[in-house]
Amino acid sequence: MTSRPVPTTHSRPLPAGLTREQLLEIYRYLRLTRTLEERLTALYRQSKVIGGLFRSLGQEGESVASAYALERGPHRDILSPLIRNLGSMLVMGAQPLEILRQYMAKAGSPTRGRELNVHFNDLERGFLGQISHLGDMIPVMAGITLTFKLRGESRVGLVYIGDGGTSTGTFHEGLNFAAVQRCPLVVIAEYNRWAYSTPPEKQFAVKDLAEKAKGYGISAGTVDGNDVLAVYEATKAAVARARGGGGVQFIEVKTYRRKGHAEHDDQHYVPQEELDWWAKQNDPVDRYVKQLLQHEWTEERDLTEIDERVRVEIDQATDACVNEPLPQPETTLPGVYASPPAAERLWFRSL
Ligand SMILES: Cc1ncc(C[n+]2csc(CCOP(=O)(O)OP(=O)(O)O)c2C)c(N)n1
Ligand SMILES: [Mg+2]
Repeated sequence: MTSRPVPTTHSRPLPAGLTREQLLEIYRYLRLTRTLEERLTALYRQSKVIGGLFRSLGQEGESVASAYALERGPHRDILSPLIRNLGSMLVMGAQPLEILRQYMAKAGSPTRGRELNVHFNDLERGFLGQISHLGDMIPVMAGITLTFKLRGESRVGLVYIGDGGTSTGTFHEGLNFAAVQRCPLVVIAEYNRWAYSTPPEKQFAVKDLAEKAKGYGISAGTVDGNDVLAVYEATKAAVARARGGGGVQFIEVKTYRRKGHAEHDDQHYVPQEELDWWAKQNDPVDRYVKQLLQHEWTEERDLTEIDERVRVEIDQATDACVNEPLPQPETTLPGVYASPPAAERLWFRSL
């Protein structure tokens, strides 16, 4: 990261076994996630985004910190993100340019315009492409991590599930199966208080999502999802236990969805005071910055340098792809069907 000498005389011991460079790298991912989503919002308002825009405002901390606890690289750990885990995908190596192209359905996007937003995968970099059906990535990751175990590979899987998603049948079936098989799987349950407009009190009768996992004999705990270092430490420990043969690990992160379900949703069902409180008192990026500065783990100018570099990176990525073409109709079917119909038989040829 920066080449400036490390201030060793005043600073307190570094936390969670992280180096100063790693602390700043985590900050960069937080800032990258937020800045990229802000840019996507601007593009959405210019009608350049195709489909919905799903923000993770207010919960970037848990995405970035949990993914950062994995071993990254070819044939290492695998992460299964959801729509609000852009931060996790960036940590695993997804590029802002790819995300922008996906959201604008460009011909040059990772899915060549066939799929949108963060729905794409790269097994080399260690992230899966999700499907929309809530809960279904739990049995998928149970299967993948069972494979790791049967092959004797020292690899771990990490899967996210929303508070609403824990009401689905597949969540329960998948979790139980993974627990019985003692799969090396870490589950991050995001208690962000909303599932579309449904609050937790209308979604489940338990207080903590961790209670659901304990019912399946799984080691489960709850952490403050907006405390970046707490999430990192909890996930790091859970990943080590899973890798060491300890079976499924379940971490509930208490956080808050500060935007509507997607950009079209005006959140009329959310009290304004509640949104204000989370924005002013419990923003994960602000809290992390405060910790870094208070403990003298870094200096303000290191952070502003990162902010500036991120801004330039997002500007350049936007300029590089905003005017790129959409896919040609003829390119839509190959890769979707094993044997796509011949081009001359496609219905849109006759339009
Ligand atoms: C099985 C299933 N039912 C319903 C939906 C429609 N749906 C998409 S997102 C969503 C809300 C998800 O809430 P939550 O799991 O809490 O995740 P969050 O949006 O808060 O990140 C719903 C109901 C779906 N995709 N899959
Ligand atoms: Mg939710």
